Amino acid sequence: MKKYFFYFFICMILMTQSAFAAFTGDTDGDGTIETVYVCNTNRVCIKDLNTGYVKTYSSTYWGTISIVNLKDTDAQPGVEVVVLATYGTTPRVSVIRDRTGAVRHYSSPYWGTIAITHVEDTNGQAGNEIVVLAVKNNVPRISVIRDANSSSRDYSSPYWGTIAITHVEDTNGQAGNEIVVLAVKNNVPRISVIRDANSSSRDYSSPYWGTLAVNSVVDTNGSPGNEIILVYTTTGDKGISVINDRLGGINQYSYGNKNTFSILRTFDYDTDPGKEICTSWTASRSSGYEIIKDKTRYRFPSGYCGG
Ligand SMILES: [Ca+2]
Ligand SMILES: [Ca+2]
Ligand SMILES: [Ca+2]
Ligand SMILES: [Ca+2]
Repeated sequence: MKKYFFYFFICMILMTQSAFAAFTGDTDGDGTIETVYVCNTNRVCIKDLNTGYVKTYSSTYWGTISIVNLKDTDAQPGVEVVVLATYGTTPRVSVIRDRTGAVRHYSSPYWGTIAITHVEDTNGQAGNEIVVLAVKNNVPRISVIRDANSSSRDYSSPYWGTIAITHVEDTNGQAGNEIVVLAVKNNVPRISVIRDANSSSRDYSSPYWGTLAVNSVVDTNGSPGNEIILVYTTTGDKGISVINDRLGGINQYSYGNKNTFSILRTFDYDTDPGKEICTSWTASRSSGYEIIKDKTRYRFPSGYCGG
């Protein structure tokens, strides 16, 4: 009997979570918190926690919907509800501005399937932009919705076969977070950094890069902007590349003489501004740790990585 009650209890918890998967935030900008959730299949309910009053939003564009995020996108008081919607095969991004009760819809003929990957400030102006990764007829594209002025900006490149948006971080030390894109075309990887603040992008490629992964985006040199830390392999070599996007350079750290290596931690080990990269490596008869100080390009052995 006890066992069944336990299972019943677990089921109730799971049902409660799926039915009321809720976001919380001050949607109307009055300083108190609302809860936001999908209700009646394809509507958005916003419940005022003080009064218990529920406002319901619906749209003829909404066949199926999911709430992606609650963040300020219109540069006005209150967080907007960012909704990913599909009607038939047409995807849309809808933004509920609960303060005024308006809903703004965004769509594009270039969107086949879409994902909202980030809601961050990309242009250095008030309000967070909605970063959309779209694919249509196998052609990828990034749309940045600038909801504060109800516009959007599209980015594409002949070098993009398949792409992933790995980070949205400041890489150049200027206002706005850059969009870091790992692209592969004809097995050639490339990093594209989209500087939405001036609607441009900068591409990085290297003969060292056969396969490429973005490890992290952190400040390694104590100068404005975060560096992009990459792990590469190529025929006969492997190692770490660090892109300094502010200056446009790439530092190379080969581990080609080791059997294996991996980045264990990025941490400021020496209190000189900027984080060092700590790796562990193995060779045929030995293994160890190494700290890379990218600021001076100095590499030295370490007893551990800590953390
Ligand atoms: Ca707002
Ligand atoms: Ca912005
Ligand atoms: Ca920036
Ligand atoms: Ca830096």
